[in-house]
Amino acid sequence: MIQVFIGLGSNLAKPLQQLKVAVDALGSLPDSRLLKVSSFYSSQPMGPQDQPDYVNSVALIETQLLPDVLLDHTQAIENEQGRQRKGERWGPRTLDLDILLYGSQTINTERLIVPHYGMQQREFVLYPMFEIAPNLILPNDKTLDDLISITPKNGLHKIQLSTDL
Ligand code: PH2
Ligand code: MG
Ligand code: MG
Repeated sequence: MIQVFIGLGSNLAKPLQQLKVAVDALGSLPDSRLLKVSSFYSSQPMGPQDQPDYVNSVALIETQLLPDVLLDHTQAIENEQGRQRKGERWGPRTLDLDILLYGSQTINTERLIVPHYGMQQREFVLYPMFEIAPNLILPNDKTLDDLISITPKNGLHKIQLSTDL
């Protein structure tokens, strides 16, 4: 089993519900088990500013799926939840699932770059990840603790969830 961190993000079509449905879908992946899910966070859009705020979270699964197969599954979940793929870079989306870390492996293929290229600078990845894995050390030997200490929250805050979501 390999431990894999997956970043979740949405800023269209009821983002909270999008994330909740996506977490359930991650819990149903074959040959995998959902271990942890962070709180859901509200975050300001990175990229074009004329788009709604995002809801972000990070999940930890353990899986026997190879990276490419896992990516097939996460893309299928994005598609199921209405993801349109022709939009502008960093534009709004119903659901984004990013493979952030796949064990301690470095992956560099046409389809997949792991660790995710932006994760070390993004508050909406680092803080949720820290919540579920405070002692994590990245493949480049940096600690989450160190990265967070130089990354402002930029308005990131936990969403208080009602029970009837
Ligand atoms: N994802 C993007 C572009 N901008 N901004 C926030 N706050 N959160 C995201 O997940 C995000 C974004 C494209 O993947
Ligand atoms: Mg993304
Ligand atoms: Mg993505």
